[in-house]
Amino acid sequence: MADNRAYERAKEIYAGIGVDTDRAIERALSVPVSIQCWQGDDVIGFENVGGSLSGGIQTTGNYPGKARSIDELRRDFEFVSQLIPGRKKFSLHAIYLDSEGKKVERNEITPAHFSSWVDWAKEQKLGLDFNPTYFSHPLSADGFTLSSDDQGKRKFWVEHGIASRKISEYFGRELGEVSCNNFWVPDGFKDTPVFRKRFRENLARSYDEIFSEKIDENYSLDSVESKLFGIGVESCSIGSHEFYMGCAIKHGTLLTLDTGHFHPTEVVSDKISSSLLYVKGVLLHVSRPVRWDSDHVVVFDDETKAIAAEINRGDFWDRVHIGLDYFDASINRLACWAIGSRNMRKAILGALLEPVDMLREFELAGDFTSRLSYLEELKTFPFSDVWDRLCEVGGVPERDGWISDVRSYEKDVLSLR
Ligand code: RNT
Ligand code: ZN
Repeated sequence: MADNRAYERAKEIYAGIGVDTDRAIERALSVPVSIQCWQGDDVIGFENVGGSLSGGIQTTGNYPGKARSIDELRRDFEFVSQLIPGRKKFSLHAIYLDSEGKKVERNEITPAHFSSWVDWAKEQKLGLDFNPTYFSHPLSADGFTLSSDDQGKRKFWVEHGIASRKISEYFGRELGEVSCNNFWVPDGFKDTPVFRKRFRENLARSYDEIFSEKIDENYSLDSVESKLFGIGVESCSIGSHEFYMGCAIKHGTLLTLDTGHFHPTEVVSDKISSSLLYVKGVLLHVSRPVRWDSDHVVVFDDETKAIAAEINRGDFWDRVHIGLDYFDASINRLACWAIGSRNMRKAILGALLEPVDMLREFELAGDFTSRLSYLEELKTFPFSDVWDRLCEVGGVPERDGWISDVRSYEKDVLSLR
């Protein structure tokens, strides 16, 4: 139980700067956070048993107990979602299809292969998001998919993209909550190319084909994700930032901003307000790059806080979709889910506890002294008492209470795998 006196005192302190903590908690709990299915099994999926990850992304570590079947992945997430407060979506990749053991080519996937996920999501009261999978496949082995100069290959991947849009639309229609369908391709060169133009033209043509049909935006929103480099794709990513900024504007899609996909001194928090001047919306892939796009577990760091603050300061809650994208195989995978998701929710709460109107007024009046004074003092306001209360209202363990739950599950379930 939260210490009520501590919360009441915190509430008074925040009221002193014009912030209503009860309202901030309620709003923070209502923001959907999309949690990546792929943290549960190291981005392997269920397309073929024993498949391996390719496309320049890597999970490192071999902590025991990863989910080996759809059923295990669902059980794991059901357990961990009780430790994560607030509204949640589950983000599925195409390779997590439920084909009942039958081989299905990626250009032949249909809503039927995901109907058991929809049933599960309904039962668990989760929204769903989708991602076509352009990696870990023989036809992506040479490093090219939608930008391939081999027309047969390119066609196969275009068909995969078209199929993915139907699945995402199906999610939205069935669940009554829009599904984001995120396109990321690993295409690029290890060494300096001489004809980048050609591959970028191929990629552009592929999206013209994929997005040629209209899809009901109440059900599905397409999004496109740029990248700087991948392992083995160091010299040139075909789908660069400029490529996708243009693509999102041209096709009216969302733009995915992954926190690991830019030069190390660039920050996504600074990109949101610019992007939203020109694109319909943004899908975030909140991650933690450590020296490279390493996809470490999201911690409660300055950039995660700044991203949430920026959404609130710009009143962008309706246009920014928050998703997580990290995969750590070196520690308990359920703990990874819990830590990163709880931290994202903390950052959302922190953002909603800012006296935004007052801070904006200081700034517009040129009073940067007050702006910095308040921003710094706010850092030691009693945030943790409000967070504990949010956990109580959200029906999840407070503070370190969840850690022993994960340990018990590890002993009772994961250690038997
Ligand atoms: C890769 C991209 C992409 C993937 C997921 C699994 O660098 O970030 O979003 O991480 O689709
Ligand atoms: Zn990503």
